Amino acid sequence: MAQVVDKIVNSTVGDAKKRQMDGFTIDQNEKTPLTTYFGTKVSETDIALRAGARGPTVLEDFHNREKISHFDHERIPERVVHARGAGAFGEFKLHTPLTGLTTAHILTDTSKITPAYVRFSTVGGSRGSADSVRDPRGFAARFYTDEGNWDLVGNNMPVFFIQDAIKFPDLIHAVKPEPHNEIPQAQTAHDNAWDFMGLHPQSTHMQQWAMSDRGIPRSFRHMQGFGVHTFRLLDADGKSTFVKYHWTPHLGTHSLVWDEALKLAGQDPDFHRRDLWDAIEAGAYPKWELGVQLVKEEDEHKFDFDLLDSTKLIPEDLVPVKNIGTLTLNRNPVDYFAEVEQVAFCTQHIVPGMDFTNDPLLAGRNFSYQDTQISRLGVNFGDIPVNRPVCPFMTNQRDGQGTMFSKSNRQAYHPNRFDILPTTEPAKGGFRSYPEVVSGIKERMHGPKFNEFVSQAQLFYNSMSEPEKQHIISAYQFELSKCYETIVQQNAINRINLIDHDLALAVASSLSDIKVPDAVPNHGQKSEFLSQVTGKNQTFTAEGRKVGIYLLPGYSYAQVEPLKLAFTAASMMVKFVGPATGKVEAGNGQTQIAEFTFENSRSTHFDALIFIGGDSDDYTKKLKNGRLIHAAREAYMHLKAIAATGNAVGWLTDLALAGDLPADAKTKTEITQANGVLLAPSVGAGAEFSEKFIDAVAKHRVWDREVDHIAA
Ligand code: HDE
Repeated sequence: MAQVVDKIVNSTVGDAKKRQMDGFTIDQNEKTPLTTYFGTKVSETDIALRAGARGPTVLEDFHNREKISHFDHERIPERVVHARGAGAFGEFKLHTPLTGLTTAHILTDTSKITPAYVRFSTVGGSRGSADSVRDPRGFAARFYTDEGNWDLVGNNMPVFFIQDAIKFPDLIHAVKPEPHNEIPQAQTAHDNAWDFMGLHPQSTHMQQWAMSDRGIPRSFRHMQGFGVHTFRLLDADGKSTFVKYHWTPHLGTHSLVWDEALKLAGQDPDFHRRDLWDAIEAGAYPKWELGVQLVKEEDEHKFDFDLLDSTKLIPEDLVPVKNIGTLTLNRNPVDYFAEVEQVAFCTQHIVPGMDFTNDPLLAGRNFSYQDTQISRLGVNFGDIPVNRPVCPFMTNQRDGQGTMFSKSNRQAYHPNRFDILPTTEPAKGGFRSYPEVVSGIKERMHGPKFNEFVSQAQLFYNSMSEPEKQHIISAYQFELSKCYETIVQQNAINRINLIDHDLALAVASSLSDIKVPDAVPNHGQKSEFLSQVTGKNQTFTAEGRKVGIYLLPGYSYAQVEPLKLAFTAASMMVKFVGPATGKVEAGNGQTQIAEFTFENSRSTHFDALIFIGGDSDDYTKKLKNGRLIHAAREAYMHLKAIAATGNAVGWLTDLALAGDLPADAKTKTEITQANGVLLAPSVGAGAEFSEKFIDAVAKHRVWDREVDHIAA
């Protein structure tokens, strides 16, 4: 313990949160002796104490009992939803203050750098499930502000399945694995989930988001985030402005393709965790802009939807998003359990200058989060280091399991004769609630605009590009074809038909015994901001992308160094793949270290692939390595940028991708570009080659390849 206390006093490294966490980090890497939990040095930890070498184990062995007993209790309940996740620390820096709209320091003071933390998650799967499943993603952000913790617990989709928190247990019971056999894990492709969707018109809009590419993000770094609910900002006089929060990733919002996502679930179940971890370790810190959509109090009713309805977004075409600050994630946790499993977000953690609205979904969340943390972590979950604020905190809450602090006040109540722990008036920084005038009949009702369910689902579908529409059709087909009961499929189709008749016809074409009802008018409106392919706010960059460079037999070393330099300069990550790990010899005898082998890697691990050939060894038709051929074909099918140099060109055109590429490319001196594949038979293809390849990677996927495929 002395070690721990010393650290609190001495630590000057990092931000306030890092210094605080350092105080609770025990360096166990040194060769200090193994002890019991309570400090007694241990002389034997591999063989238990027993009466005679072949005799019974004795109860007296306190080390054995402590070791096993602690192990017996080292699991806690996993989160009831969002059980699977990854977290990282970072910082938030405001650049555009919301002066006059709120008193919150974090939203008004551009001189501050606020320590931050984000946990990303899937929703339905259990803690050990795969990362790449179709699901919304949690985007839970915490700001350790100097006025207390602000938790903005959002998702990567701006709307939700239901309007009222009382429905949440129903929703989750329906989408989780079916209760009789706990199948299927981490997916909604089953009868109960679609039964719920079919019977709940309020889920219509969110269904579109979940069935779209948003449900299978490329990485956490490539996701937007949304606060979903409408919140309030309060100025010094208590005047309120409505606000919706948006996170926009600097790397753009991009997704996997479905076949890739399915395969990754087995090939690398940690795909998203690993991506975040590796990026931070490599210093490629992911960044997001925090944006706000602001609506004046007096404009509350000017929309054809209710601001309190979380199944609706405010189209950016109506209210633009104003970016106000940058979040950077720059530090991986030291201990996953201590810092990620135990992080306890609560939507009710807000700071002065903010407040809630009457969104009935938010009201329920404000109860649920604290409640669930108590069952996961105990009533003193706030004492756990990752959950503590970095500003002073003093409460009269006392005792309970796991109390960490000895609180010196004798009077744990308010008021008291010594005026210990006095309250603070709002003018001096105390929290105040928006003084809303409230009146009404006590009844189980929603506002009238809560009863419109289809308009924004149509807006979303209409706004998609052709490939994105096709993906939505395929996703519905996949999910509904996994349902066994016709009534479930029929109800779902009836609902889809309300969004778009052609969509319903297309989905139904993969199901039998289903009748598509008559066409219902589609309003035809589009938003310019919703598509990931053509959306106005979209970013396309090769930055942060992973390129797999395959070193084929006798490859030309001359190509390797320039590519490494060019890709590193474009902030891309370069991974070499060879016949074995370690040194791979080139045609001229030079070597390049390969991290992966042809056998232990899959094309799904990379955003783009390059096959480097040589000029001496002609393997145009000879290199019949199934794993390699599959890598090229699979990447082609997943619409990725592909390139080849030297003899690898002929190998691609004549063998691996025969029929899809011009066969004469290998005889040309110049670079050929066909179907998103770059072919450079001259082994010293140079700057033009890397520039073209970086451009292709930045486009994310070769959509034309898919459209051609669909048309065929
Ligand atoms: Fe959550 N949600 N939620 N949720 N949610 C939880 O809290 C809940 C909702 C979200 O990384 C639980 O700590 C209710 C919307 C995220 O630790 C629980 C309702 C949005 C996370 C809970 C909702 C979210 C959670 C489970 C309906 C997007 C992961 C464990 C009103 C805006 C936080 C926990 C983390 C986690 C309840 C709906 C996002 C049970 C009752 C809408 C990102 O408290």
